[in-house]
Amino acid sequence: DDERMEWWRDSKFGMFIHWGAYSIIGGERGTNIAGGGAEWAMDKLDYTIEDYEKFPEMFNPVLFDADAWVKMAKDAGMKYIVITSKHHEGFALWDSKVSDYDVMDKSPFKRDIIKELSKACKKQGIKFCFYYSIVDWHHPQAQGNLYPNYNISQHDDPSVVNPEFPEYYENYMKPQVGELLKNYGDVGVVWFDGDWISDYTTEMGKDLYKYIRDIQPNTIVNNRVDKGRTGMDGMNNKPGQFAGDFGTPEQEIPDTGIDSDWEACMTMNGSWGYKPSDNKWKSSEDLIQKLVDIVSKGGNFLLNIGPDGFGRFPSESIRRLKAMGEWTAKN
Ligand code: FUL
Repeated sequence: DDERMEWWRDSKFGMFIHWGAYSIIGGERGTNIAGGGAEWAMDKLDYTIEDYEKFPEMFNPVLFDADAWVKMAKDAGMKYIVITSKHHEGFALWDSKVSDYDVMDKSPFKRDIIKELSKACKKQGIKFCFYYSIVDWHHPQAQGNLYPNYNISQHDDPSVVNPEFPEYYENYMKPQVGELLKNYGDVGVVWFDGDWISDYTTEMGKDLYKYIRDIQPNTIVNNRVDKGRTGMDGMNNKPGQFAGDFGTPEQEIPDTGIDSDWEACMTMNGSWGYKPSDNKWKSSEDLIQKLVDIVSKGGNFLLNIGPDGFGRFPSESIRRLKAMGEWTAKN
């Protein structure tokens, strides 16, 4: 297994990309601004499923340029890219045959974003990886039994478990993850999220982990595939206890003395998804310092970009990537 983990451990620095239909609205609805991450806009701004569907219907990021994105990551010193193939909103950024709620069928864009990005990664020697949300606010079977009250399922309340969730798991989630593993070349990491919902079980997590490794034996899977993690980081798991391949501390850098693999993911401002109202940008110096701190403690740094609805990285992010690139080139 050390062999399988080697490239990832050596990488140290990767790019997280949160991009979806939410990137169009930037966390705003009239005068209301979503608290926290703008990728949660559907839930935070109380969109009904029907109302929210108009965003995928207008998703047309004509300025998206996969080669340019990958080059910006590479120039910053990053070795891998993890993109949200589907976030909690449920909208898929690839040509999914399992669903019409994807960029080919629902949007005017009709370009397979995952295909373009995975190809660009391969060309430039960057490992292609994808994030996939277990939570799905659009799929009727993927949420609490109070559908269409999708937001109920984010609470860890066993009384709202949807008896049909296993059908979503078998007939939608697994096949979607399968498509991403079978049709886009080598996948470095599958990065799950949304494991906290009470509908999702540890048996599903074990099954999913095996399913992935059966298709691509070398793929690395984060610990949110399972319910084994404690808190957001899940790095206190006992050896042998199933919880994926690495811990995922979020917006925090753990103390020293961790002997398992881990990757700290962080935003440059306070939001994962594009959020123009959030101008609390961390300075380049701060980000470089965080990289040093993380790497010195044996972790990887997954630093996030939230492109806008046109397909552009925010200028603030580009500036910080450049500064980090100048630094990593010298060190
Ligand atoms: C969290 C999600 O709810 C956030 O939106 C974001 O994707 C972060 C990396 O993981 O659990």
